[in-house]
Amino acid sequence: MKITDAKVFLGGPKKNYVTLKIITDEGIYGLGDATLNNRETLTAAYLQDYLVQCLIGKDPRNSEDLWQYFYRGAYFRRGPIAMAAFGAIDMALWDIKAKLAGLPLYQLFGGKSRDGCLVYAHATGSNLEVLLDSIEDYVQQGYQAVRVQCGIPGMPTHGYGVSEQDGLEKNFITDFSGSVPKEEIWDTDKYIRYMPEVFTRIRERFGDELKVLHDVHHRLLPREAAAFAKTLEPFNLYWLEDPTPAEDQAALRYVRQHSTIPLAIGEVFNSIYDCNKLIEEELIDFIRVAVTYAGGITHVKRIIDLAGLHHVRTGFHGAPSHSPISMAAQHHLNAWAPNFGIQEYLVLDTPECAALFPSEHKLVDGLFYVSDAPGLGVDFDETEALRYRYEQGFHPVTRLVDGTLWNY
Ligand code: KDG
Ligand code: MG
Repeated sequence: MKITDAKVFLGGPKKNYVTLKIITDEGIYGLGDATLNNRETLTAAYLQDYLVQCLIGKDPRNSEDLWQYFYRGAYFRRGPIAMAAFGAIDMALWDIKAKLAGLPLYQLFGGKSRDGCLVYAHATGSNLEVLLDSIEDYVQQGYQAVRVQCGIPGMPTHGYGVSEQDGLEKNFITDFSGSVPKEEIWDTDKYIRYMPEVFTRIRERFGDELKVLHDVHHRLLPREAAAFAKTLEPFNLYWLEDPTPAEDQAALRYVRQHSTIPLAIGEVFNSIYDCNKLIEEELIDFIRVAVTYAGGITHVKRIIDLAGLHHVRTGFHGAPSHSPISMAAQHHLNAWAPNFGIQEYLVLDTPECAALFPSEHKLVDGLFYVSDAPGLGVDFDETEALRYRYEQGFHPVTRLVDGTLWNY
């Protein structure tokens, strides 16, 4: 069996998805997602200019050897662009392998450990009342877990995860309106003072059963994060995410020593070497890597296995930046992983998205069920793809009140 062609597509409904299609001489093809939010042309170019030609003529069943070829073969290793590019190749090869076997992908990992996998939605509000209504909306839809982000009174801009216009939560991360990023102002003291009130009101209204998550988005210093985590303990959060900048692994030790709040980190990690210490020293509770920019299924499966040895559960990244292809890869891993925790999930089932990426996967009452179609269970409609083209977008840039550049 041989790879005969590999095509890269860029574009999608309100998102610049980078989609890879690997075609074989037996007519079977595989799909991968190399979307790197707001840097999409780079992963597309990495694939097109450096990797695709190395695939032609190779046996697609040797996914491990091809992974090693691209990882060890690049002298300048790792980084989100390279890992996302060959992560997409890896996804496509697993897709082909499972289609060849005539099995849904999770069967190749060891079958299902559960039927429905818990997901969490994003509730957001420019103020607390709007946030409470947004949570109510998700609870009514059957969600059992919700991430909550709230506008802070007196904060000059809305803060991470809060849309400027209420109700637009699905797309606020990317701003398509200019040729440079917007700037936001962040006030740590106001944030730390206000958030306990937010969680008090959430527990009063929704009780103790609802799983409540919160994302700090790397904004706090280690000491601030440790003090904040202690303050939040009475609210029994499901997790506190990215309390400190992700590249400082020692910071998590400081937070851990001062609080028992569950910690989640890892959406910006792109290899096992970014998190092996955090896992082995049991400084975190959830690992949030993404199959997309952490090197595909082959590499993320290694991270899951290491995490399982240390009581760390999965909580994969699932922001709207991922296409339904990498989300499907994660859902198959979730169905299998003995140490599955939760999956971040933003509904992408607009008619446009469903037409571009047809699938039978489904969400019922806050649980995700993978379909039993062979492979990843997601297709890609090339004719639909012709409707879209690349549109430049940006994450905001964050400054402190005095103008100091801060972590987005
Ligand atoms: O591209 C960046 C987003 O994916 C990120 O800001 C989303 O923090 C995020 C989350 O938890 O989904
Ligand atoms: Mg996050």
